[in-house]
Amino acid sequence: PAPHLQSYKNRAAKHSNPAARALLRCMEAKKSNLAVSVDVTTTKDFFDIIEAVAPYVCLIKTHVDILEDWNPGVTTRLQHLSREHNFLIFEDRKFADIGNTVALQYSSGLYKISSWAHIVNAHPVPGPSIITGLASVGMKLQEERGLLLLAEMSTKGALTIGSYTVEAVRMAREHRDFVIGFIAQHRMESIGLSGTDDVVDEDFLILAPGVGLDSKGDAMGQQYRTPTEVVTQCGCDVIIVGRGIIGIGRDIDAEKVKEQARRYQTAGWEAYEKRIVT
Ligand code: BMP
Repeated sequence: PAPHLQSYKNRAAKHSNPAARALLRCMEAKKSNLAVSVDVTTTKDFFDIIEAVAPYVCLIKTHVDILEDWNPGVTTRLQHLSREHNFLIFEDRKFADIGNTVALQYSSGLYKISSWAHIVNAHPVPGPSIITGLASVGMKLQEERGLLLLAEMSTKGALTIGSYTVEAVRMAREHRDFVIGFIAQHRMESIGLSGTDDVVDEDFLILAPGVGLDSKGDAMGQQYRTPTEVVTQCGCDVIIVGRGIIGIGRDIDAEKVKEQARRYQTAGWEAYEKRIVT
C-alpha cells in the first residue's frame, strides 16, 4: 500500500533516512502528528510555549531569526528539551540560494543551524544544487538530519503550482538519501510520475502548514484547513499549527496553549487513524 495508508510505525521500520525514522518513531510513541510553530519574538515566550506543548508534539518548528534576545544558550536549551520530551526540531529557514551560499547559511553564522536542527527546508527554485549544497553539510554530520522541499505553499495565490510542484518532486526523487519529504498541502505520489522514475519504495513525509480548527485564514493571505481535510482527505502526515495553538495576543497563557495543543493532537491523531489500513 501507499505510504499514507501504512502506520507511522511500519514506515519508521523501513525508512532509510535517520531523521525521518526518528520522527516517525516519535509520532508513534507519542501518538502525535502535531508540529507546533513557535512564532514569537522573545525567548521567554518561546520556552513557555515549548514547555507547555512538549508532551503533545512530535516536532517543534522554529524561526530562530525572529527572536529578539536570541543567544547560543537558546539552541542548547532547545536541544535539551528535545531529548527530555522526545520531539524533533525543525528550523523553518526556507533556504533559497545557490549551493555554496546555503551550505554556509546552514552551517555557519550566528545560528549554526546544522548543529541543532534535525530538519530544515528549502525552496526548490534554484534547482538541484540547493539540495547538494545543503547535503554537503547535513550528510557529513553523524547526526539525524533531513531536508524538506517546499513543493506547495499554503498562501493565497502561491506560485508553487503545476510544473513547479512536479519538478520539486523530481528533484527530491534524485536525492532520497537527504530529502525526507515536502512542505505541501497534499500527498505527492501521483505527481510527476514519468514511467522511468523508481517510486516503488519511496516514502516522502508530507508536513502541512495552514492548519486551523477555528479560522479559515488571516489578513495576510494565510489559508487554513482542518486536520480532517489535511490528514484524512489529502494524506498529509504532520499538521503544523502556529497561532491556532499559541494564540495571537501578546501574553502567553500556558494553560490555554496546553489545552489547544491537546485538542490539535487529538484531532490530528483521529484524522490519521481514519486513514491507515495497515
Ligand atoms: P500559523 O499556523 O500561525 O498560520 O503559522 C504557520 C507557520 O507555517 C508559519 O511559521 C509559517 O512561516 C509556516 N508556513 C506556512 O504557513 N505556509 C507555508 O506554505 C509554509 C510555511 O513554512
